[in-house]
This record gives sequence, structure tokens and C-alpha cells, in this order.
Amino acid sequence: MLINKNKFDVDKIDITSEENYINRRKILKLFGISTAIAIAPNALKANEKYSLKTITPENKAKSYNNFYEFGLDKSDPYKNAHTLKTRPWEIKITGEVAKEITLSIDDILRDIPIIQRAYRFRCVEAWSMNIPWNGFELNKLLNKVKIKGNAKFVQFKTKYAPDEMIGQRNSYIGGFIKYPYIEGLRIDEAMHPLTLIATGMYGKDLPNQNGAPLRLIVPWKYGFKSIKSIVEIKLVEKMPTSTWMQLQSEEYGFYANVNPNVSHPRWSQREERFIGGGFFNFKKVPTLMFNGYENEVASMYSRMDLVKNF
Ligand SMILES: Nc1nc2c(c(=O)[nH]1)N[C@H]1C(S)=C(S)[C@@H](COP(=O)(O)O)O[C@H]1N2
Ligand SMILES: [Mo]
Repeated sequence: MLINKNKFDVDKIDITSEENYINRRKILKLFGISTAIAIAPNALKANEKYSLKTITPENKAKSYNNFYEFGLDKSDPYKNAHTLKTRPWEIKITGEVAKEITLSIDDILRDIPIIQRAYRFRCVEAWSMNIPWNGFELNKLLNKVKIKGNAKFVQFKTKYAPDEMIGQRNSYIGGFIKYPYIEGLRIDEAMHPLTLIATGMYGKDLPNQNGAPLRLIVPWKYGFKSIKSIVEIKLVEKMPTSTWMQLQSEEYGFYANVNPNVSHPRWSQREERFIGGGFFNFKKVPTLMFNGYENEVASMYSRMDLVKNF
């Protein structure tokens, strides 16, 4: 079942420029020929109407990735992530809840209606894409437990399986990072209607390299917050740490809101390279406050110093 009710739902996005039009034709063609997607458990119906703004070509979105569990090169996850077993898959909701629960991905997909949203995606390394996700609002999953009043933050954990993830097995390939990869959000950020759990993209199941079978998408934050292949969501009292805070706390903060006015210590964040298609493979565009979602999310930070809380 598909429910559309948000202004970022793909069928509500306007197409204006000629470049968008060309891209749209490509995308429509792409969807048109892939009727096989209807078989996939969380696929969208092949006859759903699509209208998209400048969307990153699917082949770029699934071959230019950051997923350090499979190597540090942008092309490594595409080459190596096929070894990740995504079924059976369970996700636990633990910590400050009345009763901890464990759900299987198949139960979740059967139970929660799948929506499709096109979001801008901005990596802290100053490249960006625009990707149509399928999935559901994270609040739909969190509402399956009774959260205790003392819970203020949410911590997420990626699967730890060294025999399936070459970078967890070989610390050179995995960049000497301590795994599992962890991330966190404040509860209001986690409950925000823009915050998604993605289970697919481009109308198909999520490729392993993009974080199958389910990953977080927080469109107003730098991409490293959007943790992949999640096995645990823990409600906690205190601000949790994250993989990137552990690695370089002076460079990567907890909030990581996209902000053109706060430079990374080693580069400016004023512009980004948008990864599109055709001749405009990399196009320099200005970075927008909160990645363009200021109207939707700025009120959550109105009393916060965004320079200190980077
Ligand atoms: N478990 C895990 N999640 C992760 C990462 C990672 O290395 N491991 N990289 C992050 C970074 S830096 C980015 S930019 C996005 C990339 O998502 P994509 O490959 O789907 O574009 O995933 C994020 N989630
Ligand atoms: Mo990133």
C-alpha cells in the first residue's frame, strides 16, 4: 500500500528546467521497463505515476557510495557489498522503553505502508545527490514501543558481521574504524516527519551498498548521519556518541546539520558538487541551509548556537 501525504512525495514535485525534463524522461523510461520491481516485497506498483525533479541517475547512486564496512573507495561498496546477508534480518528497539521488541524486516514491510520521497542528499565531503527513496517515517517504527519519559536521544547501530563485511574483518580495508558503525539523533529529530527509514530507492529494494535492508535518511543533516543496515535502535537518556565523533570530534559533531556558513576545518561547505547525469556529471551548486529543508526543521534549533553545536 502506498500513502502520499508529504510535499516531498515524488508525485508532488514540480519539474521546471529543461535539464530536469530530460532527466525525467530517462527516469520514466527506466521505471517503465522494469516491471519486475512489482515482485519485490517493498516495491512500488509499476503503474504508480512518477514525476521527479533533477534526480541523480540510479547507476550513480548505487556505484558511488560511502559504506566503509566494504572499503574506503567510492567504488568499493558496489564491488564488495554482495556478501552482506540481508535475510533473515531482525531489528531490536531497546533501552528506555516500557518493553524492548525485536521485529523482522519482513514483518515491518508487511505492517508499515511504504511511501516514496525524493530528497536531497548532501555528504560532508561536499558532493550531493537527489534520490527517490521508498520507506516510511521513522516515527512509525518508534511508535511500536512505549518510550519512557527520561529518554532524550536515539542511538542506531549497523550490523556487525566480519565474515560478511570485509572492512570489519580487515582493519586496513575498513579504515581502522571501530565497528559496528553507530549514529544518533535527538528524539525530536528522530520523530520528525522528514526522517525516514529507507527500504528501497528508485522504486526497487535497497541495494546492499546503499544500506539494505533498512537505513536511516535524515535529509537536512550530512550523509554520515544516515546510518546503513541497521540492527538496533536504542532509546537513551544522554547524548550518544557516534562513529565520526569517536574518530574526529573536532571535525564531525553530533548535530551535523547541513550549514553553508560553518566550514569543515579542512574545506568550505558553501558549495557542493551535485552528481547528476549526462554532461552535467558534477555540477557546482550553492549549499542550502539545512540542505533546503529550513522551513521544515529550523524551529527545532531556534535556541541553539549552530556554530558551537555543529
Ligand atoms: N554503516 C555505515 N553507514 C553509513 C556509512 C558507513 O560508512 N557505514 N557512510 C555514511 C556516509 S559518510 C554517507 S555520505 C552515506 C552514503 O550513502 P549512499 O552510499 O547511499 O549515498 O552513508 C552513511 N552511512
Ligand atoms: Mo558522507
